[in-house]
Amino acid sequence: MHPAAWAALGPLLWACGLALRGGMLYPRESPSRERKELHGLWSFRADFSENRQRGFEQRWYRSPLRESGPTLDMPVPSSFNDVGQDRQLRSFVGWVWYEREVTLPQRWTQDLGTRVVLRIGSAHYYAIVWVNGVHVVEHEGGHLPFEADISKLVQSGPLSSCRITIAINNTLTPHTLPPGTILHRTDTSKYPKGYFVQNTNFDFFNYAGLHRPVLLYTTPTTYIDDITVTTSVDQGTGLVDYQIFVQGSEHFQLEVRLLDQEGKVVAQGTGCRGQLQVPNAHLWWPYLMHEHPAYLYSLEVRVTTQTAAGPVSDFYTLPVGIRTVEVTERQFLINGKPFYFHGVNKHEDADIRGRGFDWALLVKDFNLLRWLGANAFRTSHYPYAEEVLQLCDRYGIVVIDESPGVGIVLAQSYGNRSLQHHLEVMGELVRRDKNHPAVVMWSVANEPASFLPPAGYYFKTLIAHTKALDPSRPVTFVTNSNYEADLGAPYVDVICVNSYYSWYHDYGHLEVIPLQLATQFENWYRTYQKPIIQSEYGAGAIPGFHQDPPVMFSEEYQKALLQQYHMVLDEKRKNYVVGELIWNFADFMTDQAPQRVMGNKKGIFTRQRQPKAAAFLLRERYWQLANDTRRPPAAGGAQCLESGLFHV
Ligand code: BDP
Repeated sequence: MHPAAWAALGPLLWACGLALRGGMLYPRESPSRERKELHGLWSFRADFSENRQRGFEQRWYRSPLRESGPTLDMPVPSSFNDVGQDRQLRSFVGWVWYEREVTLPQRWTQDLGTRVVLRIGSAHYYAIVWVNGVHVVEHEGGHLPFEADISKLVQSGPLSSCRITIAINNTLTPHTLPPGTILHRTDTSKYPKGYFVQNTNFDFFNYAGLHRPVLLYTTPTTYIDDITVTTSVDQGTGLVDYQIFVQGSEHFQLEVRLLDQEGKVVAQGTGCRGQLQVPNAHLWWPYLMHEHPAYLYSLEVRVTTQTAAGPVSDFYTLPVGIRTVEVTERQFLINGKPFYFHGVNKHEDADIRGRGFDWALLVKDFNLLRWLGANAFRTSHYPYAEEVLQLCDRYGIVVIDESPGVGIVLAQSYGNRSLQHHLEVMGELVRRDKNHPAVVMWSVANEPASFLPPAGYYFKTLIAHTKALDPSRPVTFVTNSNYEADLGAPYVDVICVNSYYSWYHDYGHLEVIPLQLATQFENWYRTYQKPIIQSEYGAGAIPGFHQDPPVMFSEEYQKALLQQYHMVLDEKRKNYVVGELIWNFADFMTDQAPQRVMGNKKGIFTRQRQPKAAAFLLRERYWQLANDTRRPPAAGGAQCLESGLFHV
C-alpha cells in the first residue's frame, strides 16, 4: 500500500491476540447498576489537514476541542456524513473528532465501591478514546461495542465532570473488515497534489461516526462480567446451562433464579455454572410458528461479597429463550421442527442519520416485518445494534447474524493478518450475541472471492474457530451463484447463495429464471448435500416507475422477477431449500456510480419505508408460507392454529 495511505490512518494500532478480555453484557439497569446515556449533541471536527494528523500533532484531546479550532454540533447517535451541507464532509476520509463534557452524579465520583464504565456501541471504523485527556481505550471495527473502566480517572480528583474525546478514522484497507483500498491519484494534470479516494468492494455507503448509543454505566467493584447461556430440551423439560464470570473478587456468593413471564420462579441454583431444569417449559418459537411465539424467561443473577460496610450485591437480569437449533442434510430445525426462513436482508440505513441508531426507525421496521409476515432476516453485511436483536428475541424474528466480512476479494485480504483480525471479530460478535435466542446461525462473510486458492484455508480456519466459540449454532457464509468453485462451502453447515438472474445478466429476460435457478439449486445440492437458503435475490425498482409489459426498474418488473423465483422456490422447498430472503427490505444509500440511482433501489420498501408493489406480493406469499410451513398443532393445544390464525 502507498505510504500516504497509512498517513491517512494515522497511529492505527492493530489489535493482536485472540483472547478477548472480559464480557460485553448489554448495560441494563438493575438495583446495583445505573446508566447515563450520552446521546444528543457532541462537539465535532473533521481533520482536513493534508496528512490528517493535525489532531494528533496538536493533541486536540488535551483540552476542550473548541480551544483548538472551530467545531460543529454533531448528533449522536448518527453518521456524520448526511447531516451537513458540506460535500467534502459527506465523503470525508480520515480522522474526525468528537467530544462531550459530562456531569457525573456525586456518588459516581466519590464512592470508591462504584465502578464507572464508558461504553461505545459502535464507532466506525477505528476509534481512540481519551477521558480528561488521558488515553483509555482503542478499538478496531465499526459494528461492535467496546468499553473502558474509567473509575480511577473520574474518582481521582475534585471534579464532578469529565470530558470524553473520541477520534474516529473511517479509512478501510485490505486488512480491515470490510476491506477497502486508498487510491492515490498522482497524475497532477488531472488531480490536485495529494489527492486520494477510498475504494471499496461492497455496495453500501461507508457511513461513519458514532452510530450507536454511547453511555456510562456503573457496577459495584465486584461485578457480573459475563453470562453464557445455552439451552436444550429433554422431553418437554427445558434445560438451561449457565456459566457466569465474576470480576473484582474471588470470594463471593452467586445465586441464580429463572422467572417465567408471570414473575414466578421456575428454577434456581447457586455457583458459577450449572443447569436449571424447567418442567413443561414454554419454548421460544419463531413468529408465525406458534400461537405464543418468542416466550422469554428472565435469568436473575446476583453476586454478593462481604465488605467492611456489609454485604454488597451486583444484580443482572438476562432474557432467556429456551429453544434448540439443528441442521440435517435437508432441513433447518428449530425445536425439532422444520423451519423455513421467509424474510429479508436489511441494512442499517436511513435518510439524514445514515447508519445512526434510531428508535422510531427500529420500531417502524419491526412493524413492517410483522405486517409482511417475515419470520427472519440476515444482518447483511455487518452486526446490527444490540437493541435490534433484543426486539428479534421479543417478537420471534429469527436472525442470521453476519460479520462485517463483506467485499473480501483481494488476494492481500486472505493473508494471516486479515485472518487474525477476522477471527477476533468473530470472537467479539459471538461474545456480544451468544445469548440471543433469535440468533440461529452465524454468517462469517458475504460473497468473498471464495474461489481464490487461499480462501480454502482462510474459511476452514474461520469456520472451525466460530464453531469452537459457539458449538450450539450452525455456521454459514454467503456465496454467489456466479462462483464456479467455492473453497469455503465444504466447511459450512448451510449453503447460502445469492443470485441475480435477469438483472445482472439476461437483462429483461425473465423467462430464463426458472431454468437458471433450478440449475443453481440442483448443482449446489448435488455437490454439497446441505440445506440451501436463497440468501439474496431481487431487482431494482424506482418507486412510481410503471411499465407493463414490465421493463427493468419499473415496479412491475421487480414484481414479475420475484414471481419467477417463487415458482422454483415452491418446488425446491419441498426438498432441501430451507429459506428465501429478499434483497432488500428497503432502498439504501451506496457510493455514487452510473448503475446506482441515489443508491440501491432493490428495496421492497422505499428508503422512507413506504411499500412498492412488490411488498404486497411478498406479503401475500409470506402469510401463505406461514400457513403452509407452520408447526402442526401439538396434541391438546394450539387449536387456533387450525382455525386459520394466519391471514393477511
Ligand atoms: C449482492 C451483494 C449486495 C448488493 C447486491 C446488489 O451481496 O451487497 O447490494 O448484490 O447488487 O451481490 O444489489
